[in-house]
Amino acid sequence: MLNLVSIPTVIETKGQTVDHSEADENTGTLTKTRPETKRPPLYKVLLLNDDFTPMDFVILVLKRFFSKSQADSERIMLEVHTKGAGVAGVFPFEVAETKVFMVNEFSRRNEHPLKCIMEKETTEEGS
Ligand code: TYC
Repeated sequence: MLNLVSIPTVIETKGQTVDHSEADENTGTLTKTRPETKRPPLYKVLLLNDDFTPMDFVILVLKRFFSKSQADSERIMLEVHTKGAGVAGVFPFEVAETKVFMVNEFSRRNEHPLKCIMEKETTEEGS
């Protein structure tokens, strides 16, 4: 006997998912679809404070690797200096990974202990 199974049809319009699936009338098979609207995770790239890296070097890093203005670079550097850490930027995984590597290499080559790390950004749903 021909056994028909309904295939869910999901049409996405402007971020909203409309479910066009329904119970199969011939077999009684129920299909259920769920909206697949996940965004790719983002990662914060953080600079960590230390007692030895010159302030001007941190400002240079923020301008060179994160395209920050002089004013924003000074503000972020002072935030790191006073609070212990600060966000240099927020990026997709591979971009964040590359920034971390380049900043740490640049600091190491210039013999400064400045450390750059990345951290997954948490969303309201907690992912
Ligand atoms: N604390 C450093 C100093 O007083 C400056 C500094 C700022 C170092 C930010 C690292 O990520 C950093 N020279």
